[in-house]
Order: sequence, then structure tokens, then C-alpha cells
Amino acid sequence: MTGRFELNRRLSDGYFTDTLHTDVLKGLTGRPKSLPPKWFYDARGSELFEEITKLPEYYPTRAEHSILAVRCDEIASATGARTLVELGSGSSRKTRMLLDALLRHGTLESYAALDVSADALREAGDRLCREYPDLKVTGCVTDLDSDLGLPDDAPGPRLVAFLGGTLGNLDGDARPAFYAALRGELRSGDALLLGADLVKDPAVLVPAYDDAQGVTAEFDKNLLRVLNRELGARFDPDAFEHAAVWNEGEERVEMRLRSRIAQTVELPALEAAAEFEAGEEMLTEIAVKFRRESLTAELARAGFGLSHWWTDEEERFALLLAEP
Ligand code: AVJ
Repeated sequence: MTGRFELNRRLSDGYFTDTLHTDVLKGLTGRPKSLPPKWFYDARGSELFEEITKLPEYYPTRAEHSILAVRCDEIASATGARTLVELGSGSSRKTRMLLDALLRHGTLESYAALDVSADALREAGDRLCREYPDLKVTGCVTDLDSDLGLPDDAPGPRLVAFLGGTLGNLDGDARPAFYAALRGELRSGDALLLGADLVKDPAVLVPAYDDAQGVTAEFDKNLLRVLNRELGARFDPDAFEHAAVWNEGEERVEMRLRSRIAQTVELPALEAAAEFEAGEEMLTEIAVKFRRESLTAELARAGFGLSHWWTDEEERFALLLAEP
């Protein structure tokens, strides 16, 4: 049985256009300026992120990979999952380890990938369908801010994986809302596998988001190209400079695009303009870093009990299993 990859869209065609317009109006026409990181990921942005994961400075992917390599069979036997659901699956690179472990364990029947990028889903989904002909592979274009859209017809128990440290894109207000949405869709027996990057020396953290080759800077500026294409805007990427800053109080890395000059950028699709002072910054991404105690506590407040906490040897990154 060679399954065909099935790509679902839960969100209406207009959804992404509408939210982009709202986000840009709200985020770029006032002060301080900011945009949510989900707009990085067009085809080019997803490609650049893949490149980031291979950079010497960007340790999270390798650290998480090394934990999964050691723990995947333990995860399989602890969960006995028949369905693996992956939130923010991207290229599904780390997914194979989990799929293989669950197949060895003998329980896995289906894999559902959820991501904002239809391009990334299609590519990863087609490949997985060929590599795992007996597995039911589905993809769904969603947005973590709307509804999660876990497949409720998929066989349980379901293991929901949210890897890579993407949790760190959510601030202290957004995380409880996310946990509550997730908790609301999970049933008893289901489990959550969460990857979280840990607080560490800013001398390690900052270069991970501002690499010597400038790939992260390109990734950051790709956001401006997305706005040019989607809104007919005329951002000159060279008129902005990428910066990564450790925010000590919030324990997060902030990526910012800093306007090199005073400039007004027209946003024709919105009949508006973004005005920048020289040196003015717009916040393009937060990457919150976690500590065991506070992360365990916030999960507990959301009704999740921690059953396992694993780290890599250098304790840079944590992978945890929690149960509703
Ligand atoms: C995909 C959100 C986990 O925050 O580390 C990497 C994105 N941005 N370098 C992260 C990212 C710049 C990444 N996440």
C-alpha cells in the first residue's frame, strides 16, 4: 500500500491574507514595531531556516537531535502512540527518529504534520509517503494562534510533538493560551513531547541567532521580501540591519531589524505606510529560553504532569514528556 500524501487546509484561503494585513497594520504603523515570526516561512524562509540548523553556532537542532537519538525508544514505550502529531513540523527531519522508534515498538499507524508552511508540508509529506508506504501520512496547514486542529479521527493514543524550541516563540501570555488549547484537544492516554532550549551564557545564545556567515541575517531580512511580495511593499533589505539581543529580564533572545536610515516605506495593499526613524528597531522574533523549575510549574498550572525530563550532555536543551 503506497499512500498518497493528503494535505488539508483548515483555514480559509483568506485567513493568511487577513492575518498578515492585521499583523502588519498593528505591528508596523505604530511604535514599538514588531511582527510575529510566522511570516518568515515562505519557501525561501523555510530553506534558510534549514541552513540555519546546520550552522556551527546554531546548537539547538543538534542538541535536540542527540537527545532524541538516545531516548526515542523510551519515548515509544512510554507513550505507545498509534498516531504521531507534529506541530510546526517544518522539514520533518527529526521526525524519522520518532517514526522509526514507534514502528519498532509496533504501535504506530499514522503521522500528521501541522505547519504554517504549505510548501514545507508538501515537500516533507511526499518524501515521508515514499519512505513509509505503510503509514498514513497527512499534513495540515494551520496556525498555532488560531486553533491547533489536531486530527481527532486519528487512532489514539496520540503523541503530540512540538520540537525545536518553537515554544520559545511564545511569550509569557501566549504560552498559557497555547497549553490550554492543547490541553482541550488531548484525551487521557495522549502525551506531549516538548523541546525547550535552556537558559545559558549569552555568549553562546547570541551567536546562535547572529551567525558569522550571515545566514540568520538573511533569514531575518527575508521577512521584508515576504512583505514586498504579499503587500506590494517596497522595503529595501539593505536599508536594514539584523541584530540579536539577549533580554536578561525576559530571558529571551530577541531578533530585530534595525533601520539604518530614517525612511518611510509604503504598504500599498494596506493603504498605509511604515515610518522608521534612523536606528529604529522592529522586533521580528523572540526565542524564550527555559529553566526546568519554571517550565514544569507553568505546565502543571495548565494541567500537564511532567513524566520525563531529558537533556543533552552539555545541558543546553531539554526534551520533556508530559501528560494531560
Ligand atoms: C524555529 C523558532 C525554534 O527560535 O531558534 C532560528 C527560529 N530564528 N534562528 C529558534 C530561528 C533564528 C527557531 N525556531
